Amino acid sequence: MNALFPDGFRWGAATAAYQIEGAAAEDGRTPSIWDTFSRTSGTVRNGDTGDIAADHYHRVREDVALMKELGLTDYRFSLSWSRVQPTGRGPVNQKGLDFYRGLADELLDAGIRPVATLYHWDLPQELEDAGGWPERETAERFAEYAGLAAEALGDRIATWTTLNEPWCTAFLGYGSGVHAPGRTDDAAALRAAHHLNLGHGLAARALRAAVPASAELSLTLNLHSIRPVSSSPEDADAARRIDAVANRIFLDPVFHGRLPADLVEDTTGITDWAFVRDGDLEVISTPIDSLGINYYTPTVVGAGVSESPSPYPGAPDRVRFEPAPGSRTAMDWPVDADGLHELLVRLRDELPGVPLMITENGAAYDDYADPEGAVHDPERVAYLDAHLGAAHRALADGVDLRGYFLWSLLDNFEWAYGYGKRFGIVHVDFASQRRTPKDSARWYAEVIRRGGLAR
Ligand code: IFM
Repeated sequence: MNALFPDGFRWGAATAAYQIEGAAAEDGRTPSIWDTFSRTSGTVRNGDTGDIAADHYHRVREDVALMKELGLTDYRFSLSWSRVQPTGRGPVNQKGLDFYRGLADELLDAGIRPVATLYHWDLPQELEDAGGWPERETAERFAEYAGLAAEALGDRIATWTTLNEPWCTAFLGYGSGVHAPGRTDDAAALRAAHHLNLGHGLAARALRAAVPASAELSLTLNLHSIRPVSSSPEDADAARRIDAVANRIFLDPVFHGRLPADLVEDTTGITDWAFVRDGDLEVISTPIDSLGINYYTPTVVGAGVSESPSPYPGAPDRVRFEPAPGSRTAMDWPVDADGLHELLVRLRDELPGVPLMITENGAAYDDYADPEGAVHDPERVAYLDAHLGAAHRALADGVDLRGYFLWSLLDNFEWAYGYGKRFGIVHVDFASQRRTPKDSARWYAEVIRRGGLAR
């Protein structure tokens, strides 16, 4: 019997501005931290940058036509802040807004719901020069930008997501430094996490004031599905520590209006959290309509010492990371669909009444076009089938799961890995910009058509 999903389930694919758009210096866009970072020697493999990427800025029509062919009901994309508001403060750039207006119109004409993320890691460089996310002002600027985007595009966007994966912004960007802006300062990373939360809350309020009541507000987190290596109290405590600094640092302020007490305790010696002001947690817990979850692989931990530099403040000398068993993707990430099911069931219990969306899930493999021009990617099909299967089991277990966005529509700029890692269900030949749907694209189109998995 097939594993069918409920009527109205949203079938999507996701992308992000810097990873696909290109046109980095066109029509008034100014540099973001990723333009600067990717130009810094030794930061991105091969010296790759997002200057051209998948040239989506010039190929919107072709790309939306592909989405229509696949039968997507929803498309999740992000706005480049420095394209919309070049200096990160003050007036908008009309041409930048026109681009997103045009994209939304193409989508609506194709019968696809536009799902817009305001921040997918590309802070305008001017705001980083003024201190970046560790500074409170960045949260205020973010709310201003959210209000401007909402006023201009509010009649066209079905779902607004404030932030994508603030954990990565805070801890990879300001902690371990493997992402832009490449800073390595644990205290700054924790300040950044709080100001990202605050920016989310302020932006949610600005959006609510400007968009139609029918628009949904959301936040996307890359929640960690954490497993202790054993049931020993020491390993359980290692798992608790990572849960605090990876999951509850966002979930507790946003959904419960509080900071996790154990996180504050674990990070004594790094910060006293004095940057959290009266009223902040109330703003951060402004109600939203759904939570987006990005899941790729589980996190297995035990008591011990982690490799350095660790992106988890307060954990390096207490927690070691172990590889999960199983096959690996080209990112060397273990494939483990049960981790997705575990996460969804946890959220069902911890956040009753909060609808969930899987806003990213997918895998990189070393795909290539064969002499006939076809791209066969059976491992990706197996990965997606297993994870959609886990999502289906979660629905049967009472999880209020509303949709699934596969990462990613197109091969793209995979941050510090450059163009070497291909996550797309559509192959992009970056020399010619030719798009070729992989076998997984055809498989996904069939899943959408059927409304679920063949079993
Ligand atoms: O490519 C990224 C995306 O930008 C954010 N989530 C994880 C993906 C794969 O690494």
